[in-house]
Amino acid sequence: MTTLLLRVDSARAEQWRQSMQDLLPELNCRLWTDVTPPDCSAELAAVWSPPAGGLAKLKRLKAVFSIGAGVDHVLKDPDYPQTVPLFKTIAPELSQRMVEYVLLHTLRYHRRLPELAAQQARGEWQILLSPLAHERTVGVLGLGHLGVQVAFALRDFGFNVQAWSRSQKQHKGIECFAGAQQLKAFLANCEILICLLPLTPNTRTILNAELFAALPQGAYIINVARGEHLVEEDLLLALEQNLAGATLDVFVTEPLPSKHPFWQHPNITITPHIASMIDPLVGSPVLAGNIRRFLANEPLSELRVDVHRGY
Ligand code: OXD
Repeated sequence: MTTLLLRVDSARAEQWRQSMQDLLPELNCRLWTDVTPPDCSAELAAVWSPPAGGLAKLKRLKAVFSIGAGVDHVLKDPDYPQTVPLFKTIAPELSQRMVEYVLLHTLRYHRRLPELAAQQARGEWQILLSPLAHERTVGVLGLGHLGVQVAFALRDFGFNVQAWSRSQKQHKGIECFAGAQQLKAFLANCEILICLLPLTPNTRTILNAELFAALPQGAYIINVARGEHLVEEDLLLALEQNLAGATLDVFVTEPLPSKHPFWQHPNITITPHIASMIDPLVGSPVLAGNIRRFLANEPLSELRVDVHRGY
């Protein structure tokens, strides 16, 4: 019997195992935890942030499934067995969560909710107007699967949407910029900037002082990609200069340490990496479907990751 190893967050490990076992009765679904070493005869692994060197011990491994749209948590392992195919997990029901999260926080900034909340705390009645959505420019950094869905949702809502990606893309109703040479031109009008880039050596620390300085006065940042995209000290300084606020769902260290200055910052909103969380209920049917397709030798090209490129 083929063994599927599951390396998932400890709080929901048994729930994941049980639902995957129910969906894939033909497989032997086993957990790999900090206290249960991996079954080295496993042919398949579905993982979130496996410990370095762990996957390399699985000598019969045929495929690895990232329990996430991102794969940096797998490829940060220098011993990742490069010849084993790696697949990401994407599906409309999973993008929906990201779209909801980004729309929520974009609208919050667009309709000036932080300023209204501050007025309420002061017991102050003062009308604060917002421009109409089409007069508001929202920028999306990254046009991968999630970036595209988010950009379309913002466009369809009526915002003036621009997007930036490494290579040139074209999407109806979205002004697309590409490459390092067009980054500044893209940033110049972004009143709300959303980071949805994959984490690679080229994008690590991209949210830095130079990028912030290129944004208009009063701009907002929403980072739903990875904590390592952001230079934390640069954000704190930029919030004293031209930035008005930031919403952060991801951090270099997760959980965010209790003494971290972001917690108490009046203009930073923190959420615990939940923007597009893949939970067992919604995620396991998607993952099980992908594993079945792999076992049936169906092409999974839209999910296959280029391990050298990193996405
Ligand atoms: C993901 C995530 O990569 O939730 O899907 O961060």
